[in-house]
Amino acid sequence: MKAVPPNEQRALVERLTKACGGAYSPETRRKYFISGPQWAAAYQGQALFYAPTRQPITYEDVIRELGKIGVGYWTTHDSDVIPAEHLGTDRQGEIIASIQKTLTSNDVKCSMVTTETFYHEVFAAGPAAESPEIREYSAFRVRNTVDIGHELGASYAVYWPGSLGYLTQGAIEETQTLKWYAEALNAACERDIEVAKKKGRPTLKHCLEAKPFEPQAEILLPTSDAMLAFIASGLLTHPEMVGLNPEFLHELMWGGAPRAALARALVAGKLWHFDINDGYRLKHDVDIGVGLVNPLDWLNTLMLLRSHGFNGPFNLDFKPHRSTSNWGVFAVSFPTAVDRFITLWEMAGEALEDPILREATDALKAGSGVKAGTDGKAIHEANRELLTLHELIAHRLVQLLLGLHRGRTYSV
Ligand code: XLS
Ligand code: MG
Ligand code: MG
Repeated sequence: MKAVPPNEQRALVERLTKACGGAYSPETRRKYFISGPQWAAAYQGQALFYAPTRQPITYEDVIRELGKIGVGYWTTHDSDVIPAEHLGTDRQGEIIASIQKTLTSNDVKCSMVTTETFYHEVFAAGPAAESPEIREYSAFRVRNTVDIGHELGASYAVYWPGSLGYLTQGAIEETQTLKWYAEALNAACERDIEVAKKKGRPTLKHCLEAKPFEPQAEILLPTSDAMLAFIASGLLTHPEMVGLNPEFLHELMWGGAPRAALARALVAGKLWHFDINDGYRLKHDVDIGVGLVNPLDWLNTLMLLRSHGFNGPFNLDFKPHRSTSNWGVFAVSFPTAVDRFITLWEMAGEALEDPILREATDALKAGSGVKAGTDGKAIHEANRELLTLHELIAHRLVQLLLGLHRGRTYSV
């Protein structure tokens, strides 16, 4: 084996990436409502027990590189781009103006803004802590994020209450904490109504994002379903303005089927935004790029979304591998993630039209036609062969995913 000196490594990675094939042009990528988060691109590889492996990068770098790749939308936390001490000050205005210029010159739009309510030390006891001054600060942060969203032309605001919980039970009263958390969301919605009116813009779609654990051990709204119940609890003054931003891996983390979680959000009319990534069941938040772990689950998920007309936003909330270089983040991580997503999306469209899957599902819905009344055994008998189609459907989906329906040739 031949050593690859540092000055030849990029060329090698570039050549092998090209040799992989299957890449889409930036123009094609821009046709999809895919967004690139500032925090994903700027992630330095330091979670959870690690030292950073990449250099810091700026929003100018991120927006420019996303634009080149063909990711047409950008998302950010308030404090990803505005240091906490400048939030709500004149300096914020200057930064926003500069971001706007960068977005315009790279033909990228800001689609979503989110408030960081987990990193800053003020949130040590969460955004809905007992002290009124902490809660006032949380309300200031979410209101200010609404302002930023309108300034940047965003349509969505996301809230991930990862610090709304505790390490040990008993120290806080959950019902009260939930009421206080609702007050922060109410403050955001009320500010939104005001600003939207002033600016002649529609109000933002406010989307809650659940994660079952991390950074708190126990979280008060751990799943998308808990959030649906919270939205309908009567605590929100504008429940019609609040929906969900589920994250694929977050549903796996509690052991759920992402597709089923999304289905529950769909029937509630609350699937508004979707964080796309991948990882493992009942493990921590590894935020691996979409489709690298569970491509079959992804194909299934996208079939459900396509058949219900959900076309995005799809937010690339993943963490480029720690072993990937700064250069590799935009040369490999982002373009390959986007391309896997597009391929799976298009495959999902084909699978929905697949004549075998169509005929099988139609036949299942038609049933046997045998009138067996209340005789359960006879009904089962009458449907016995038909129900074998469930397994055939699973086989067909794997075939479509792996190209097995076209057969394989083997070189050895
Ligand atoms: C963390 C969340 C976070 C949100 C935005 O696990 O996924 O990145 O998407 O705060
Ligand atoms: Mg997320
Ligand atoms: Mg995650």
